[in-house]
Amino acid sequence: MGPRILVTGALGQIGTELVGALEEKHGQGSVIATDVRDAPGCRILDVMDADGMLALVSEEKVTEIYHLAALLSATGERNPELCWKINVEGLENVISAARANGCRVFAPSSIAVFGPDCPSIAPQVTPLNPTTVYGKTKVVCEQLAMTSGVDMRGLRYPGLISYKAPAGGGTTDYAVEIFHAALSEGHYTCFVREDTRLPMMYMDDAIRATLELMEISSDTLGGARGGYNIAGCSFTAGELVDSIQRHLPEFTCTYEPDIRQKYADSWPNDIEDDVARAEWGWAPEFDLDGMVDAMFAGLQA
Ligand code: NAD
Ligand code: AKB
Repeated sequence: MGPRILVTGALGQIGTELVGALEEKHGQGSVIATDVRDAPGCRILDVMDADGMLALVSEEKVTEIYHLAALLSATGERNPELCWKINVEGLENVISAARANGCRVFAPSSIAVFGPDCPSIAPQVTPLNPTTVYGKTKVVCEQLAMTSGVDMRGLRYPGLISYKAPAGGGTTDYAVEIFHAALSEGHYTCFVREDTRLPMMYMDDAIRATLELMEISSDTLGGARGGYNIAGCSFTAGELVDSIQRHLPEFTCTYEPDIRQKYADSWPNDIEDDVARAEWGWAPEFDLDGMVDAMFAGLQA
């Protein structure tokens, strides 16, 4: 028997692609996609509903939970109490259901765990003093991975770039929105400065990293299991514009930083992923131009 998989927050930017990748790997019918929103092929599950979660996991004999439901940084700063509830209490409900049913859990972390005291190229081990409530919830998530008694793993995803679903209320959303604006308007007004450099990753790399991490035997994972640094490509908003102009030479971008600049400035420019490379062989495939080419190919198809 293969795994029986529950995905929370399945209608979001990552879930839209991860559900299909899990079905491809483990077979049609192996994945129960859930979200608080309604959509065909997706069951309603609010991660705040502890009893509903426990009942679903038990009745469906779930063996693995990919817990994607969360509020991201920009939405989280607008609703800090709700962000804490959904991101921390929601995760606690997942852990309780997993513990009662012997499930393994994937719960993503983020580059948002880092704060202004982190070196500009973030090492795996460094003080975690985020300024956003979202970042604080991700630090708690990583700590719970070490203390919950459940086989729980996570990745510190960089800003993820994809074309199949919109980005969901984060600071790195400009790196997704810019493609849609470039193709529809020929112009984008970017909400961070041109020189803002952040760690980013094309979605294919992120999905592959997720599947690879969940394949590894628990014994070989060390103290970073709650949140491995994984690097994709790091670039400034201006460098992204230059790469897009290889496809659309007339494309223009202006810069009007808003509150999200502050969150971006609190995060590192790049991350060191030596521990993930050594422990489970992580290596990215997409650099900036490769990612931009893949985005144009996907959006124009
Ligand atoms: P998203 O915002 O696109 O999707 C989140 C989904 O969760 C949405 O479909 C939403 O409807 C659902 N949701 C919200 N509240 C819920 C609730 N109470 N119960 C059930 N579902 C609920 O987010 P995403 O980009 O797919 O991110 C998924 C995970 O990956 C999150 O934990 C996020 O912090 C993490 N992450 C994402 C990125 C990124 O760039 N996308 C980067 C780092 C970490
Ligand atoms: C956000 O910007 O909030 C997310 C993230 C990096 O966690 N994309």
